[in-house]
Amino acid sequence: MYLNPMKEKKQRLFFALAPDRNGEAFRRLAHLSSDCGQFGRPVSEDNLHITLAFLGMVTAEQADAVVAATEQLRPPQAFSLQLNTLGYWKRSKVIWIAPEQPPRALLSLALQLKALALDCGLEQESRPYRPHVTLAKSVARRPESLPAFDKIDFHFNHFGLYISKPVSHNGHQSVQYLRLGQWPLASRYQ
Ligand code: 2AM
Repeated sequence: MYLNPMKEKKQRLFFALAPDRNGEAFRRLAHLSSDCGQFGRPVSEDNLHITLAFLGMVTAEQADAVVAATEQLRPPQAFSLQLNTLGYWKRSKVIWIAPEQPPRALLSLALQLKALALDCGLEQESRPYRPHVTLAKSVARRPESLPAFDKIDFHFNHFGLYISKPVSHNGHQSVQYLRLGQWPLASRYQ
């Protein structure tokens, strides 16, 4: 099902994997994010995700074209991954958790979506794709040590297209993600 609440103006769009919020794995991920918040600003539970492709500011017409193209996509099979590496990026000032060895299906899905975005006339970054979950933002300097954690496993059988909407929360600027569409990854038994 697809609902386009975009009206006229441009909105910031991205494709992402949303972790299953039910269960121990998500609880541990949310806990780790809140733990990493001591170094900057924790990412709220609602916003924890793996970006697949960032589309930037997109018009309603472009968003319709992206959705139409996604309907035609033949995505890879559902996959599992293990978040087992915690790190810090100085450039974006974030602490992240990532799979040390991303599954092939994840990398090919990200490549498909990047090609789709380019076909829709949306510029894409040339740097290599590094799948990760951002746990904390505005981390001014590299923490001397990062929290201890146990690796976390997730299974994904859908991917989604999201709008990132700026919101003001208690005087602080934040973002809220609204799902524009969701598509299944191919089932092993199809
Ligand atoms: P992240 O994946 O590191 O968390 C919405 O802005 C999402 O798209 C965020 O999750 C963000 O970072 C990701 N993203 C990737 N490239 C981006 C860019 N150039 N500008 C803003 N967000 C970007």
